[in-house]
Amino acid sequence: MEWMPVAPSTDTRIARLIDANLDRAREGLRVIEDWCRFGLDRQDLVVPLKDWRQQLGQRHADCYRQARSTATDTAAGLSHPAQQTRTDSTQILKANASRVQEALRVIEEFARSSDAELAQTAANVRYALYDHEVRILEACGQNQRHQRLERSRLCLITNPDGDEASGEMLKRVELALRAGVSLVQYRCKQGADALKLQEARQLAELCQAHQALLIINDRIDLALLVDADGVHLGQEDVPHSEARQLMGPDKLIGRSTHRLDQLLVAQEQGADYLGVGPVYATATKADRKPAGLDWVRQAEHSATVPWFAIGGINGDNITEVLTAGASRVAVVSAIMGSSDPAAAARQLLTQLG
Ligand code: TZP
Ligand code: MG
Repeated sequence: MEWMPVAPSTDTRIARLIDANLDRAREGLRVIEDWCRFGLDRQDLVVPLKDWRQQLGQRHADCYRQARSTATDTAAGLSHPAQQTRTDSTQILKANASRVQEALRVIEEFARSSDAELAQTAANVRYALYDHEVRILEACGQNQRHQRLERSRLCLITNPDGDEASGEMLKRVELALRAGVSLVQYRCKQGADALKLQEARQLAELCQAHQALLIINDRIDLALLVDADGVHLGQEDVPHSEARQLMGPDKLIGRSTHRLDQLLVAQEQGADYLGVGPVYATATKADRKPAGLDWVRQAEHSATVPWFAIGGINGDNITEVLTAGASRVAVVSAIMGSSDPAAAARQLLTQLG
């Protein structure tokens, strides 16, 4: 039988269908809204969601509610197996955004001739939600990386001189990852770009397998090519805003700092984390005078983002670095130069608590 447009009150089947889908859309919006509010702490993302929920609520007329009858809805309460296995917040958000979009599409189709204003509201919200979902997912990516960064107290930096075979470097990094290192920085100042790209790619795979973050020193191009989690820049490298423009909104940008004014500028410009050093004299950066523990104490007083003390730090001196106020350290030789990288990593992680 051909379906004829009818007023909502005269066809209870359509009224029930609209009622169910308005509930679905509003519930889904609420799920997304609450994660933006409590999970991401992003009021700017909450505002439009609340507004759409209210717009739909205003159009949820009594004639739709009165048609409701869950007792005779044979599909009520059925859940999809995927609902039981959804644990990650990004999956929950994606699933709920799809649910809202589907429900709005159903409303649009069935309300078009009987309730044009509701159909139009559903269409407007559906289109706006497509863009909003992209912004929310970006915020989730950013948030996850920041949380993982916050949890990482030890940063392993790979050898800078490249005089060691790639295989050996990767083997040591893997041992450290197995020992619990969750943040790796690829730093390679010499050699051919093709080799650097290959090493960075292999490190990206390794880090992904161990759920560790990978940061690339200096090279935004390599960081983007291997889809690393971020880039680490020195005082002479590109300014923050240009780096952000290239890296996109959700990747990490770190900055080396050697004095208080540099730390304050890096923070002000939006660095996600800082390097603070060199604390001790180090062969890895022989050209730079050590700034000592006073610099660590100053950083402890002024830093508002995560920061890593760096430069000559090892199992023997880490305690005084921590006593001076650091809670994170970055090392090259203490792990990469050790005869037992796994044991060295484990010892440092234990000392960091
Ligand atoms: N930046 C300041 S000190 C340093 C860098 C990259 C080198 C750290 O290497 P090591 O071997 O841990 O002293
Ligand atoms: Mg640099």
